[in-house]
Amino acid sequence: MIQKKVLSSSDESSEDEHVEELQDKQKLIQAKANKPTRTSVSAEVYGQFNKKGQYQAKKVNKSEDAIKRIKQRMSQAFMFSALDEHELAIVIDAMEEKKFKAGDFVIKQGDDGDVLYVVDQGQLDCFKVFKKGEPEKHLKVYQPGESFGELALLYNVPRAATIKAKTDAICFSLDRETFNHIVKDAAAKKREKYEEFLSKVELLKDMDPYERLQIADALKVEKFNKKDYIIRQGEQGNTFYFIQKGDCIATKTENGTEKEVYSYKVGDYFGELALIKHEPRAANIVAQSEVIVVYLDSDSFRRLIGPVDEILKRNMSRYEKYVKK
Ligand code: 1OR
Repeated sequence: MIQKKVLSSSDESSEDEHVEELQDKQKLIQAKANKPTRTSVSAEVYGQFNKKGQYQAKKVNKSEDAIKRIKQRMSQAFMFSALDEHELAIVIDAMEEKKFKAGDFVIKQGDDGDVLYVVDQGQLDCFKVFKKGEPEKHLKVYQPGESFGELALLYNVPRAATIKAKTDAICFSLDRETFNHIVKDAAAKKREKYEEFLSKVELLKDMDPYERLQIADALKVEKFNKKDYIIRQGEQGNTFYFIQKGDCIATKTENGTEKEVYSYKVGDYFGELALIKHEPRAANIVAQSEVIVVYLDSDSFRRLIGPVDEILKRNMSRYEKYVKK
């Protein structure tokens, strides 16, 4: 049974601005996804699908067990990382459990999309046809805790890829209306905020823009003052950092003396060694000015940084003269 409750309404006068923003986004994503721009998107269409009028909160009845599993999966799915407790509760209420058999199509490229999925159990393949007439290419396998199907909802474009269950699978689906009102603004804002910065980070510059956007979803931010220790040598390491503002140095303490061994500027990264080598922090990282860092926890690092793993490993040699005994 679905119960409905009026929650909020938003300012419709800014809708045209939103449309423009979205259309730009749409062009960008379609260029990235190698698709012709859909000319039918207009304020009307946008309004029809995405208009933020009164929101009818949706409550899909489900078992305690399902609610527990949704909470767990949502804490892993990057798309929801910008939500507060109240917003999370609304999204959990609206989610619906969907079961698929191996071989079932969950999403077909080119279709209109009205839900986003979070994987709870099983694996799903992602395929894409890049040029009409060419065979589809296998892009990735979705695992529990990952989400897909967000592009159609975020940018009001047709499905950019096909998702097919590789094994029997259970997913939680979230409807477009709840997504638009609760998740979309925060998620889109976060992507916009970090997209440009991440595209300039040397380490990530050859990464697929779609994958870089997922890093944006997962980032957390922290501020430090001059002389603060961001990392302490010898501690266990669970985070990987990019410098968004300011300068840092790495220091190593040996025989009671602390020596500067490396310096970092905006766009540089640090903290990868402990995560790759499963060893304690090999050096201190000290802020040399006010510093803003964005960081990934170790789980996100492992899931998202895979495509640049080789570069990271190659770059590890920059520390060799300090880490080798
Ligand atoms: P959607 O709503 O378009 C299909 O439905 C979903 O496949 C899409 O959202 C994403 O969640 C997911 N390009 C486009 N969509 C992708 C891609 C992708 N990977 C997963 N999806 N890639 C870029 C190809 C140029 C793959 C990058 C590795």
